[in-house]
Amino acid sequence: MSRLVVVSNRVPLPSERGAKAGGLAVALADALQPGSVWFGWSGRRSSRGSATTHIQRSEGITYATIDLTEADYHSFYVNFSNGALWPLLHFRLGLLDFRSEDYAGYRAVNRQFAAALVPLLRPDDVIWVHDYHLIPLAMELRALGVTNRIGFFLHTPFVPPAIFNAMPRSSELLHGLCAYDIIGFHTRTYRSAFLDCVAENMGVHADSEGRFIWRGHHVRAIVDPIGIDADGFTKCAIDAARGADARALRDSLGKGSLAIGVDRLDYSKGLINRFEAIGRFFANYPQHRRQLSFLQVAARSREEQGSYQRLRRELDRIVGDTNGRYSEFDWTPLRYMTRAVKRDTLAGFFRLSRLAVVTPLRDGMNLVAKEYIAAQDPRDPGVLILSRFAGAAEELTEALQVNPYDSDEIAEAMHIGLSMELEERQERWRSLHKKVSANTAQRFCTVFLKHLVHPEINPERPTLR
Ligand code: GDG
Repeated sequence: MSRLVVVSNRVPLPSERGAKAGGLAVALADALQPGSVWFGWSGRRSSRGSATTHIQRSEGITYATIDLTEADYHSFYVNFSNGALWPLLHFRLGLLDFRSEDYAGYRAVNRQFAAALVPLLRPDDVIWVHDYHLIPLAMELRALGVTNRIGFFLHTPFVPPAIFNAMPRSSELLHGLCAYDIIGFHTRTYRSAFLDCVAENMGVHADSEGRFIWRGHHVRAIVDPIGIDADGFTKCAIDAARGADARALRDSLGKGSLAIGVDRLDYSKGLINRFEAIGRFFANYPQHRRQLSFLQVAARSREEQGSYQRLRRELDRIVGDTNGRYSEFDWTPLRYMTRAVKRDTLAGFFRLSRLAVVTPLRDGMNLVAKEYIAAQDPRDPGVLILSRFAGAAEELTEALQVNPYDSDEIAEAMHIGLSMELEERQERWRSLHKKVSANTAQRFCTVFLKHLVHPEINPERPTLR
C-alpha cells in the first residue's frame, strides 16, 4: 500500500481551520486518510526560511511545513506566481509582470520545497502536487533522485500557445510540467491547450488519451473536473437557512428577493463587468427596482499587488455610483462586503437567493456555481447565471450561460432568471443537480489517484493508506 503525500503552496494547518475553509482542504478531505502527509508553506515569513521543517499531526495526518524568507515570499509568491503566472493563465497578458529575478526566486523556492520534502519521502509514496506555484517541483525532485510517481493538478485554466509563449522561459515551464507522470486539468479545452503547447514548443504529439513520451519519460495529461461534497453542502444550506444570519438577511429584504455573487476579490472574477451589468439591469428593467437586492461577498485577496488595489478602488467607485443612482431611502440595490463570511452562513444565503450571478472572465472551474446548485430547495430552486468562460460551463450546460464581458446580456439573463416559471427552474435545476452530485470532490480524487497509482491496470479504486 502506498502513502499519499499532498503538496501545495499553502498548507491549511488544522490549528488554523475556521472561518475560511480552504477549497483544497475540502476537496481533498476524502483522499487524506490517516497516514497521509501534507507538505508545503506554513504561511509564515521568517529569517530562517526553509531551514526547518515543522511537523504537526492531527487525526493521523502529518502536516509538514516550511517558512519562507521575506525576499522569497515576494519573488516566488507575490511577484512570479501571482503577478506573472496567474494573469498569464487567465489570458491577461496586459497584467503579466515578468522579472527575471522573480523567476529565479520561483525556481529557488521550488528547489527548497524539493530539498525539504525528500527526507520525508518513502520509496513507494505517491506524490500529488497542486497548482501553478509548484510547476517545477517534480523536475527538482527528479534532480534529487526521486523516482516515485508524481502527479500535478492545475486549478487554473491553461492557455493556447499564442498566449503561453508570451511568458519568458515558457518552454522551461513546460519542461517542468513534463517531469510529472500525470498532469490533471479541469476541462478538455485546457488539456488541449497544454498539448498544443507541447506539440508547438517541443515537437511532441500526444495520442488521443493524452499520453506522450518526452526524453524517455512517459507523461499523461488527463481531464478531471473538480467537484464539491454536494450532499454535505446541501445539509449545511438547509440548516443555515434556518439560522439567525439567514433570518436577518431575509427580514432585511422585506417582500423583495435576493441575487447573490460570492468570489475572491480578483480581476479574473469579472466583478467590474458584473457591477456594470447590475446598473444596466436596473436601468433596462425598472420593474425590478425595489424588488431585487444584489448581495456581493468579495473577500479581499492578494492585497500586496497593485492590480488588486486598483481593482478594489474601481469596485468601490462603481458600487457608490450604482447605489447613488438607484437607491431609495429604504432600498439599496447593491450590497457589497469585502470581508469573508462563514461557510455555513454562505450556504444559507445561497438557499435564500433567487439568482446566483457567477460571471468570471476566466476561471479554472468555479466551485461557487456548484455550491449554489447544491444549496437550492428542489421545490423552489433559484437560477444560476454562469459565464461561458468558467470551467464549470463545460458541465453545467443548463445554467443561463452568458458572455461575462457583455453587461447587457448579463442584465437580460437576470431578468429572464427572475421571470422564469417554476417548472422550467425545476427542470434546469434537476439536470444541474444530477451533475453536481455525480461529479463530487471524492470522485475528483479517486479518478486522479487511480491514474497516478496504478497507471497500467487502472483498478476501480487506488490502494492508498
Ligand atoms: C481556484 C480556481 C477552481 C468564497 N468567498 C468566501 C468563501 N469562498 C469559497 C467559495 C468556494 C471557494 O471559496 C472559492 O472557490 P472558486 O472555485 O470559486 O475560486 P478560487 O478561489 O479562485 O479557486 C477555481 C478552484 O481553485 C478549485 O480547483 O474552481 O477556478 O481559481 O468554495 O464558497 N468561503 C468562505 N467565506 C467567503 O467569504 N467561508
